[in-house]
Amino acid sequence: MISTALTYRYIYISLHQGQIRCRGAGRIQFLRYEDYKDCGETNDCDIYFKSLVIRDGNDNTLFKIDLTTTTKNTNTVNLTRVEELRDPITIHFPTNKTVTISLKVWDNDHQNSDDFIKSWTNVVVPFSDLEANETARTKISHSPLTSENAYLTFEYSVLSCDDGYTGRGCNYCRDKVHSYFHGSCTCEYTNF
Ligand SMILES: [Ca+2]
Ligand SMILES: [Ca+2]
Ligand SMILES: [Ca+2]
Repeated sequence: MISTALTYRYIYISLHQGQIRCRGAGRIQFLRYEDYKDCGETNDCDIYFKSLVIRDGNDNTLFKIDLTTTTKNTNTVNLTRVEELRDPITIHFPTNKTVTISLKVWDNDHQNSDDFIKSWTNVVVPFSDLEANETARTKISHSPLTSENAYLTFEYSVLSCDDGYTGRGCNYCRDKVHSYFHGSCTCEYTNF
């Protein structure tokens, strides 16, 4: 028969090894893409993304779109009207909260081959800054020192935290978890 002391010790080791994860569900809604690049002879920017990927910090793909519908002749794209991005994207963010967006932007040119415009790599979505049920909006600049700068605007929300965790970015133990250890919380090993 396993003693109570041994049982607590086992739980402690499990937490130390990170088997209880501090995760949550989040949502990303892309709102707007602005690009001030000259797109060629007629300066018609006909923008599409090929591709758009959301990854975690271990390079696992959480969400991916291979190709979005082309937007005709505009430098400002309302992404909520692009079919593939119209609906909010729900993901499960990992224990360390690292979630990044990468996208490649192209211009359709009809008469000749399409032009690669620019790429965004590993734009961080700061879920850890939010309380559960909180939403924030951010507008990120691509290369502010050039005249061909671009901006990506999106909203992100924390929808819910896993059982046993709560608070800002799902970072904190609930009292229920604390009580397993007679008041001494060991969940700090899985906090970030
Ligand atoms: Ca072009
Ligand atoms: Ca074009
Ligand atoms: Ca071209």
